[in-house]
Amino acid sequence: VRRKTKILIFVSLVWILSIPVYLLFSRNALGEEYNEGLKLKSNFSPNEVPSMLRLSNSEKQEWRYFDERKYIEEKSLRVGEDPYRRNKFNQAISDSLKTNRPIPDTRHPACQNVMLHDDLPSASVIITFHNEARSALLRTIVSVLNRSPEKLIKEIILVDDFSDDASDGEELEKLEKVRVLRNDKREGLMRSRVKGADAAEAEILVFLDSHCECNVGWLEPLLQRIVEDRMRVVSPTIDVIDLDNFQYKAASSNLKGGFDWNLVFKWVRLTPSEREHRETHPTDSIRTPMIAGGLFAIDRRFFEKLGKYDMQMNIWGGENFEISFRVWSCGGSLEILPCSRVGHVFRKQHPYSFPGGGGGHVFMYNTRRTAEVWMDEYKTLYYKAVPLAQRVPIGDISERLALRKSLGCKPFSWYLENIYPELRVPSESSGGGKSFPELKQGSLCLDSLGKGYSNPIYLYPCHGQGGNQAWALTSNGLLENLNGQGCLELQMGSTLNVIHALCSPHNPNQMWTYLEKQLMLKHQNSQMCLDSQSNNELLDLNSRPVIARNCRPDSASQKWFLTTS
Ligand code: LR7
Ligand code: MN
Repeated sequence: VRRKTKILIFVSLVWILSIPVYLLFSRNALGEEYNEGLKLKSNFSPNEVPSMLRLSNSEKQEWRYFDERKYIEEKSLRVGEDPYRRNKFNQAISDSLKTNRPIPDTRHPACQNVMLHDDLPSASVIITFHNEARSALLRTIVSVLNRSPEKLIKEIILVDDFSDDASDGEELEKLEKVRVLRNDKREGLMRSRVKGADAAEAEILVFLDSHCECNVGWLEPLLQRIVEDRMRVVSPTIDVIDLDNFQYKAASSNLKGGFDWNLVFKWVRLTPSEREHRETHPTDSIRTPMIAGGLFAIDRRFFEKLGKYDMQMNIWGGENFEISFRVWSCGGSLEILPCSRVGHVFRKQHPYSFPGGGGGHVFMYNTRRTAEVWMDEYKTLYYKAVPLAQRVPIGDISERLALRKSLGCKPFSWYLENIYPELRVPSESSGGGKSFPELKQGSLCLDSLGKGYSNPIYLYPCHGQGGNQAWALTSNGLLENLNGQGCLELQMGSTLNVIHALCSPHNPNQMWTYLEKQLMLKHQNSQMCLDSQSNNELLDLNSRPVIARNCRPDSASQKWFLTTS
């Protein structure tokens, strides 16, 4: 009998002990679905632990978990509240999804065979946020913890950029590996990221936006490329999380980061020779002139040596140009890795305020600081594309100029010739009024007035400077703004508004035909014509949206001159 009891005790001991081992190894077996729950730090006293706490069989070793649902539901939408109001993405859908939901592995199959070093250094992940939806923020954190090898994540540093509710961040302090820093006033993403970087302890910094989902194997390629060369700054391929339904979609790997002279970031197609190389080497990194800015990894000491960020930049925008010009011209390199995938919720509008002058103003302020410090004589091309910027005061840039000098960085012409030769540099002679294509009606021009996507389009006196008035008909029928502000799209609702929207070459609502004889622009899908309505002289200039109407060849408000550059 005693022997039987011994065996029984032995068997049950083995069984109990095997549970943690099973949990450890079940990760792969369970794949995406794995998330036993977010573990709490051990130093939280039990009365701070929320209701969902779980205890293991033995008394000593307790597993305690964070109550994710409670955290999210404390900030649920109210009955009847517009789900886009707070975040400019669909919060109802975001809140309804599991924090560890499965997402498709969007990597090229060959990525699985890439050899990885087995002694990669660990990373500090830095996420800054201002009033982020709790579900989106938590899903970002869970995806980092679940889809990274445990030992490669030293810590996740959340920098709360003075969100209205301090508990959004504070409650997450309880999570294993998570540290929370909070600004006592709104600083913007640049100073917030530097605050996070200054507190970081790992060798490598990884920056993420607060509404991301890291995909399987996302981290290792980033670390590997940096270990091989500490002056590389590497970005994952940024997949798309749909702002309406949160579907996770693969992004094309045939794109890199670029821009026009208005200094607005845009994705550009790889050159034919780069595409050819990718066909035979689908896992190779892609050199990019510019990074989108939010999602990248960099060696901590290199980040410091290179001057972190411009601490006088505010809120949002322009810092990705500054760091990209700086990295390339001061000895480093930028690349996008096709085998590292992270999803990001792309929005059409900012959900937050811009203290200090509004979004356009702050963006021009930051961008102008970049242009004045890094672009030498080429800055005049920026001012030509965005004339308003010249009137924005930029403060003191002497520190950044001194930095550029002390680092011995190459001139901007070197960057243009060697890193972004595809960018067309307008020649001196074409500087006169006619260098940009326009859509004219008398002395008025089609003008976005700098309003973002989804806004109507207007008529405004022609200024010949391009920018918001640089519209051209592409060979596939899009009316595209040459400064990356999108394409004209007819909204097929009750009123036939014409808005500018993200260009999508196969969207029938963005296809137009120019009837050269009649000088009319016909919308292919609806057979309606672009109409300025401008005969309504009672309306103020900036409130004369252009619409579509039944085509009437005798109507002056439907006559358009398409000038070319
Ligand atoms: O005042 C602020 N304080 C903040 O902490 C304003 C914003 N933020 C946070 C915000 O919560 C978010 O986590 O900063 C992050 C970026 O702001 P978003 O998500 O509102 O802007 P975005 O997605 O348009 O940002 C892109 O461009 C920015 C330019 O300043 C930054 O470089 C972002 O990091 C960048 N995001 C990406 O690169 C992801 C891919 C998008 C593309 C292309
Ligand atoms: Mn973002």
